[in-house]
Amino acid sequence: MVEMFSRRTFLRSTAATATISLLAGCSGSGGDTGSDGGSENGDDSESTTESTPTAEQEQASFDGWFDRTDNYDGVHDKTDQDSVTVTVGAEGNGGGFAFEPAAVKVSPGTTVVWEWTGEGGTHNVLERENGLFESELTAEEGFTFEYTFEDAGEYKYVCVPHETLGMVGVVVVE
Ligand SMILES: [Cu+2]
Repeated sequence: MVEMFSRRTFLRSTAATATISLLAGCSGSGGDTGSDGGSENGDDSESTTESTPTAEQEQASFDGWFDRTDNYDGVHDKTDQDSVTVTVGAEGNGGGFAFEPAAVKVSPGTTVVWEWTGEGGTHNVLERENGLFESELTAEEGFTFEYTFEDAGEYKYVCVPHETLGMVGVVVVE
């Protein structure tokens, strides 16, 4: 008798090659330091600091300085010029009662020359805060007054007889 033992050799090639990839957690285990996450917020939409001359700021009202000035049309960029002319007695503010341009931006060392048109009566130029410069009062056509700006800053000036009409200006030295 032959007993056949069908031995089933379960030789399963149990590929026990379980590639246990113990990848050490490459995420998360690191020191999670910043609690807020260093998201330095880049929203500069509302921040209008005086040190950054953005295009938007150049339409600034200079703290209401030009509220009554109907010919104010933004800051005219006159930088890198030796001499800049502003007309005194230009049309505006209900007559010849305007500085034109009302606001200019110049470089240090620039001489601003105010030149009278002869219109609008008697005018002058007075630096409002400290009296840094002051012309005489005159209605003479072709009269000029000049001042050389050396230091950076905002220099607000007025025509004394017509300040309340809005005959004011500003020189921005950057
Ligand atoms: Cu005036």
